[in-house]
Amino acid sequence: MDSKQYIDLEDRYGAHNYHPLDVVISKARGIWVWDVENRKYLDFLSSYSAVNQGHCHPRLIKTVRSQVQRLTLTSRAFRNDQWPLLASELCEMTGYDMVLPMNSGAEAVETAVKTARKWAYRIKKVPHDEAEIIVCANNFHGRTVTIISFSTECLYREDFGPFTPGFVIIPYGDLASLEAAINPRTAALLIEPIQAEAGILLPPAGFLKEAAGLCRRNNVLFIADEIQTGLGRTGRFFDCEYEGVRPDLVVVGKSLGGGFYPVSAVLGGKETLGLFNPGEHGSTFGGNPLACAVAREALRIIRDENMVENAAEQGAWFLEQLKKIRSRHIKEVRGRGLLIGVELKPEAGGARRFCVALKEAGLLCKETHDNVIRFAPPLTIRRKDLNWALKRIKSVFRTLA
Ligand code: IF1
Repeated sequence: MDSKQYIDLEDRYGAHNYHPLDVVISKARGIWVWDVENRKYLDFLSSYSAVNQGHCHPRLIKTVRSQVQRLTLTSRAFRNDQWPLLASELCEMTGYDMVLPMNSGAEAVETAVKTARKWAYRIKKVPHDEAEIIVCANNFHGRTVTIISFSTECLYREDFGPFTPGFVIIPYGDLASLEAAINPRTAALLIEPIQAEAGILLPPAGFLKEAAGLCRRNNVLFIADEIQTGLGRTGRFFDCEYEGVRPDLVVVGKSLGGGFYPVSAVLGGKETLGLFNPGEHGSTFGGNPLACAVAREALRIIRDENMVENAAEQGAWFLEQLKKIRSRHIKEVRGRGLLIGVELKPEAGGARRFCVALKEAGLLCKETHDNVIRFAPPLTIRRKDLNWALKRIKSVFRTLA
């Protein structure tokens, strides 16, 4: 079968909840992917930062090969020999006391919401069912009904009500609004250190630190959703480290599974995650031995291959090179580490057509929010590959001038 036949099948039988680029990938290794016609592309999206380690990492292939021969699933009704090791290694690595394992990012965000509410009722003594969680406009935390209940994107909300109450929305990066929103019923602030889906939006310098201080002074939990920004993507293990912020709860996912398996988790202290009693929360696959074996190796690879440092070094250089591109279409180039966005002016005709042209040039990128092209290659990328990409990006901006 050729690409068109695959596309026709997908469009005939698959629900149209995405508008993918017309590239049918059949093979991948590292930063490269190949389509069914064996055309080669550089993956500049990394499956939305879920393959920070690069595609089909040999060490993860080895780990999966070994674990699947031995044990894949026990449920948490029994114990297994991988979850305790992931739990201890994750806590050792991050300095948190405890961790609760889930599968998708949204499930981990839901877990953080439940943890914050439980803490509010049990510890802060907020009257039951009155806890409030502050979130930011243009947030993206997943697709469950509760999570879209606090989304400000009508595309994600329309037709999916009624919604879950208990969320207060403030402008992203606005300290005065945060202060005004905090009240005795406030359980937590849930925030992305960088709003990736919103278009790679960074908060004003110092905002995260000030917000964390405000939360601490008002007995409000600071919850960082590092599902996209974490695990080295922005040049630190957690993006919050840039401002020396230590969240009360950190939500991780995506590359925790190394691109092989959905693995997510919430990290926190005994004063929060220690509140759960048996049976109060869970998941069939949460903490399964295969997921844990994969996550343990995925974390080791990030460390052993210095991916955090590479993201910082290569990202800083690449951002500077992109800023030098002279194009009447470019409004702003922004980002941190290897999470970069090129915002186009409205008159540029939308980022999609640039992504199509980039695909033809051999670069797979994705637009976000109409006018932003997101550049997020695997954290293994080297300078020569970024140069390869830069040449093509420049030529596309010249061609589409
Ligand atoms: C889609 C982008 C969207 C996330 C943050 C939680 C989740 C995500 C900060 C939920 C997931 C994915 C979801 C995917 C496209 C992608 C995405 F931000 F990465 F670009 F949508 F906004 N917190 N982001 O980024 O994790 O349940 O998906 O494992 O839904 O279209 P998940």
